[in-house]
Amino acid sequence: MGDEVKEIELDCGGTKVKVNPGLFINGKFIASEGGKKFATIDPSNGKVIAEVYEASASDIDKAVDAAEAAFRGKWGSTSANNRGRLLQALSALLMKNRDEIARIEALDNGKTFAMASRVDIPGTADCFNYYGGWATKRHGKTLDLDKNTFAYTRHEPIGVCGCIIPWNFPLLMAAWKLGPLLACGNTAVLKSSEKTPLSALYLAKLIREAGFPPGTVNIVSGYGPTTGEAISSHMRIRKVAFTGSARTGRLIMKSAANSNLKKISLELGGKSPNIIFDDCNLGQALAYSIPGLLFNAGQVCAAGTRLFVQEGIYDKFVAAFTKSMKSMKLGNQWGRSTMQGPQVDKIQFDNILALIESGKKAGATVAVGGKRHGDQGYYIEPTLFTDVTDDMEIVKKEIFGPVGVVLKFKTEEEVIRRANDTEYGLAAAVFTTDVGKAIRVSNALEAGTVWVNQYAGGGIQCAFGGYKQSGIGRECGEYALELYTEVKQVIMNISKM
Ligand code: TXE
Repeated sequence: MGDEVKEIELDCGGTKVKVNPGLFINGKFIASEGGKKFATIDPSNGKVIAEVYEASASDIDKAVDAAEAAFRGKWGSTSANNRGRLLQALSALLMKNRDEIARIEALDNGKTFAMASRVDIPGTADCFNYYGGWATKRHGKTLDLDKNTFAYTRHEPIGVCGCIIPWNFPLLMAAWKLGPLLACGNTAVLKSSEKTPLSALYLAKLIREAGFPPGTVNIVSGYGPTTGEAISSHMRIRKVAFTGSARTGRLIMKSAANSNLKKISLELGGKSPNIIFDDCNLGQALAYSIPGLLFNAGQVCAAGTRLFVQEGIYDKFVAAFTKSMKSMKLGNQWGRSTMQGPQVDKIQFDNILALIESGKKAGATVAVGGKRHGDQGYYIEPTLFTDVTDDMEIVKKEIFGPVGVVLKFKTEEEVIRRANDTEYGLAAAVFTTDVGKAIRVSNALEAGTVWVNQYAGGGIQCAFGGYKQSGIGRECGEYALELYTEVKQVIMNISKM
């Protein structure tokens, strides 16, 4: 399969970190067919960080060959105990290399090093550790039918699974897919986002070091319409797990349908309501709602971007909220006191600014922010719109940046109706000190996650996914195992003939 390509050295905020730009196929980092490469940029200054190899459709064939061979061979005959051990070894390696991998994640994505180190890397390690535990706990059932017949079910792996991941939490999104699929005994071909290919390549190095048999996990870099499409339409990939936009989710569903009807799971966008009632604890509501909107520069699918605030507390809440937003310190990945980094790339930056302009044109008031920050890199001021109406584009569309809208409401019934008036259904939150109201509203909201008196949070053991156009299936927790399992029933006749 050709010689391994050489590692390159990256300058990550003054610290040198090595990563291999090759395609990780069958346990080796190789060049793409024809040697095609693409560049990834540092969003804090727009400069090229490095070039990585770009997988073509024939490279995906090679990756699938390797994944199939591992599935039928060494990985397929690895015991559940050993699968668990390997996942836990990978978790330990992530923590051992936490500093280096957090630096790469920060450099490529633009998030702060402090956050990558505190959130992304431990979260990724926790995920592999958790699913390592599940490897030995996936059981079928025995079903009694009558005196002479019974059935048993086997929870079998599906085979080669494709994973297509986004750029907002590159490592974490890789782990949310690889953790459960490996625990269940599948093999993988994973494509990172073209915006952030580097941390997945570092992860590949750790996967090899942990001792997974070659071909068990194959990791490639590339663009969506080419590399991604080659995965979603591949005839020997039996499942594809995707996180990204609803638009791309549709394309993946179509390709799956038009090829081999592969199983799909989709985690798509959101426009999540954050409901603040008059009787909330104001300090608590503010403490969670600010990061609920601005965490990761607003590049979070579950971000609380539609703030519904009850009329009695509205003025006080908006005044305090805008004051906090103004105090956000923007800066590059490496500043110790930086709270918000740049948006991931120029495409996202331009889209967000265009949506901000659409809000201004529609007559909404910019309570804070509303423009680019500085004159280099892709920074956007934390922005809040007031005087908005439910039909405005900024209220309907996912902006995926540090931009929120505030909507005033009077009654519980009204806010439930307006909060649910969206094609999305990923997350929601309710702030109130009335426990009955908290439960009534949570039950009525059409969302896969509802937080009460907090925004965001929950562990790897919780189920994550969306209602309506926010997705299909649930990632994390025990629920994710179902995405990577075929259930076989064996019906036994034990009668004497
Ligand atoms: O997403 P894409 P983009 C939303 C968010 C954001 C918007 C656009 O609103 O502003 O999507 O971001 C691969 N076949 N989210 O353009 O295109 C692509 O290469 C197969 C929400 O980055 O969905 C990448 O690996 N694959 C979100 C992945 O899909 C294709 C996270 C995501 O890219 C493909 C990210 C194709 N035809 C963005 N086209 C969340 N839910 O967290 C693209 N891809």
